[in-house]
Amino acid sequence: MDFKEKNTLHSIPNYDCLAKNHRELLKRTNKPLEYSNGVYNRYENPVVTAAHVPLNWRYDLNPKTNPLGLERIGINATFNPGSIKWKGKYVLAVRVEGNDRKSFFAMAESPNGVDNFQFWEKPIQLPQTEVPDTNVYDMRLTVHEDGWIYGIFCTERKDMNNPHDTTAAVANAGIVRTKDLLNWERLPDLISTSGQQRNVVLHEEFVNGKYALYTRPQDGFIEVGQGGGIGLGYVKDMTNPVLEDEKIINEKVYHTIYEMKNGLGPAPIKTEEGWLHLAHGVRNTAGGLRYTLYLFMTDLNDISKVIYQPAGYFMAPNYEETVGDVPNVLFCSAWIKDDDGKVYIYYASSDTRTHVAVSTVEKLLDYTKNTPKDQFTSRGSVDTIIKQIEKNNSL
Ligand code: M1P
Repeated sequence: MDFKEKNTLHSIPNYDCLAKNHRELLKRTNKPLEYSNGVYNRYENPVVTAAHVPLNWRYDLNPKTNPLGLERIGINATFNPGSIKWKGKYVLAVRVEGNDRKSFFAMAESPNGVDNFQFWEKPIQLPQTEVPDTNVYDMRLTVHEDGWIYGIFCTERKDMNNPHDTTAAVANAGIVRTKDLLNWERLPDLISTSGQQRNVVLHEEFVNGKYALYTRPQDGFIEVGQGGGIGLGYVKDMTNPVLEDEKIINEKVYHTIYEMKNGLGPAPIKTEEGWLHLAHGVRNTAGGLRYTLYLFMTDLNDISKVIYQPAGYFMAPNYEETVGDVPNVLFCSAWIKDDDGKVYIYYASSDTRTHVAVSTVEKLLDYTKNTPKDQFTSRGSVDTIIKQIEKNNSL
């Protein structure tokens, strides 16, 4: 008897209907939206939602202990995943958030990258350090040339220096590694001189024999304060991860989409022309923070040197994506490059659900190299448009 049959036999009221809807959701095909700016294609349906989470994580399926068939453990959101192509499947390490506000990681896989995502049997039981994580989120996966797959995530704990402020928290980078995505070894949290760290991402290659980590130093939990910008630092030994020589390589700048803070998304993609980076930029508005995504490239031989950075955002929330738990947010910590050059960008909207947009390395490089740079003034933007008009007029 397999697991499904067992559950059906002992099913709670309404289970068959729930199971049918769930099966249909998991099997639903996805197609690209008709409109595209040429750079990428959004897809019609989100790829992983709270409703994708298996029923047996949420329901007590024993009619004796759940005679009314009520959901026992609610799931609030599935977002900000890490990603890896694994045994021919597109695998996401999804941030699953329960109704209790706690996030955890669970793997979901798809045969084609755009639909049919299905969670693995159980969520990851993350090993703990001496000081347990209160909350964990936003794991970036990196297949490192040392032979390990690393997961670097944000670990959040109560700020003990502010015992009376129940919202005061400290964020740092937690580190795990695995060879099979099933057994995870917990390493010590990142040791850095910055007060807090979030959005820490491991570069896939050694740099001068050291591990290179992209960071986002910050003074406070929400505000980056005097810190901020995307940093780059080096670690000699991941089992004693002391960050050295941390320097900001991509600053936040006044009156841009990354005016207030920014952070790296997934580990960069290596191309013949440089390392392609996807990041998020944040600005403040009367309606709260607005998170959009942008691209930039760094030099193949000097990963601290930004060689191209288009003006403005690459992707911003569309109307539907602006709605959710934390409105007006696009966040991306996952992308997968296939051997044919296709790139699957797994982004989340408004801290609620995960979507896919598909592009190619060729298009992303063209976008990043040939979209005009920011001139940082309105007049500069007009001059850029005039140049394009005149170029077109001369055709
Ligand atoms: O709510 C938006 C995002 O806020 C944080 O990102 P950052 O540290 O860059 O501001 C994170 O909590 C992230 O998970 C969340 O999506």
